[in-house]
Amino acid sequence: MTHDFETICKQFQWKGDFKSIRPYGDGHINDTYLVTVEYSGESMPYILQRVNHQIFKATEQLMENIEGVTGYLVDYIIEHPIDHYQVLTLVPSQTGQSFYKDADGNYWRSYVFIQKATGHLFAEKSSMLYEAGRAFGLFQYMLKDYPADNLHETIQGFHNTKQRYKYFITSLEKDVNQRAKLCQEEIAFTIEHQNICTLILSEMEKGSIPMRVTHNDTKINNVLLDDITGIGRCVIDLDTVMPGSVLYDFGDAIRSCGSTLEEDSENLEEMDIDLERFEAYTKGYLEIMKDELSSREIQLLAMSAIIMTFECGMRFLTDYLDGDTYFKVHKEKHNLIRAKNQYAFVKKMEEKLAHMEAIVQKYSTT
Ligand code: ADP
Ligand code: GN1
Ligand code: MG
Repeated sequence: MTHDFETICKQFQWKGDFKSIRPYGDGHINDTYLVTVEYSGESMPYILQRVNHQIFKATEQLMENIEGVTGYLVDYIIEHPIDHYQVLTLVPSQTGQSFYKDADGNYWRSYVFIQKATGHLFAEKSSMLYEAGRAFGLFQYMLKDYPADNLHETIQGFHNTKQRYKYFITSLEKDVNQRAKLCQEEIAFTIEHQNICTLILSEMEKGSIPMRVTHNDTKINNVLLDDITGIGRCVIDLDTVMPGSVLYDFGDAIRSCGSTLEEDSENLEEMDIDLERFEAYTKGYLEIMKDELSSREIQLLAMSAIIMTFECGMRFLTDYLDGDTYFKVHKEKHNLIRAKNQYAFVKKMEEKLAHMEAIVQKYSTT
């Protein structure tokens, strides 16, 4: 789809004259662009995003969430300054709104560009994971008193793994693209693992795991790390901030940074859980959050990595069966490759769960 960038770029209160625009980042959902404007001879970058309104159907409610959460975080940081941490900041439209809706019904928003910081798809050093763990822990900590009732559910049942399993079965039954024959092993793996879908949910229903305000998409490239100090500078991608469980966030972070491989690597003989990476993230996260968590939450942290990785693998597989309608794909069978990768990671974590639990234990008691 082509967009009228000349019109769109006039809609935001950027400080300077528009110079250039180019696609930016590696997100699977929204269309992200880096815009450069010039002011007094200096170049200034901004982020421009087209929100994926096929996925986030109640886009205006989503923007209300982001305004609410970022406003709260700014006030929090004024009262409790945190060195180097920046809050994701919306740039208002010319009419003072947090978004601009174009004539085709697309929603555009702009953020202040976080400079000299990077969202890594694969963090090479364990120290980076320690910082990521601290940053996502801090994000949860800062929002612990945020009024969860003020948040809209931007994707219904986003981490309802049981519901995700039902969607998988529906897609399998429909098999619109006759792809089921190409992924029999992964289908069998999904069905064999269906019991883990209810684990977090049933604990939440019983009340042994509390509902909190969580990020829900704690992929490692959704935290920008300072290019020089490595410190977590800003947690981004706030589209899914909703009431949830801390287990979603911890588990999803390990899913995205705890393995030896990137999410879509096909080199599966080298797949493993990297316990050093796991330990670094766990240490950083628990340094901030251990006193906030219940003993049941702590007990389930390691297991949450298996559940969330399984859930994501199942989502990739479902999307493969559906004909790639949700996640952006960049090569043939991309979603199937991702599903195979995630399931290989699940298997390795199942083998090493006891080691992971021992690491959690170490940092929750010290
Ligand atoms: P998606 O939902 O598609 O993942 P994100 O909001 O995560 O979209 O943005 C995609 C990428 O754009 C991020 O991974 C990051 O590299 C970059 N990005 C987003 N917001 C900012 C920002 N405010 N400053 C710098 N980079 C950003
Ligand atoms: C998507 O938007 P992005 O790329 O940060 C997805 C996550 C998945 C992730 C897998 C809203 O995250 O849930 O875990 O891809 N976000 C949404 O890489 O569905
Ligand atoms: Mg993202």
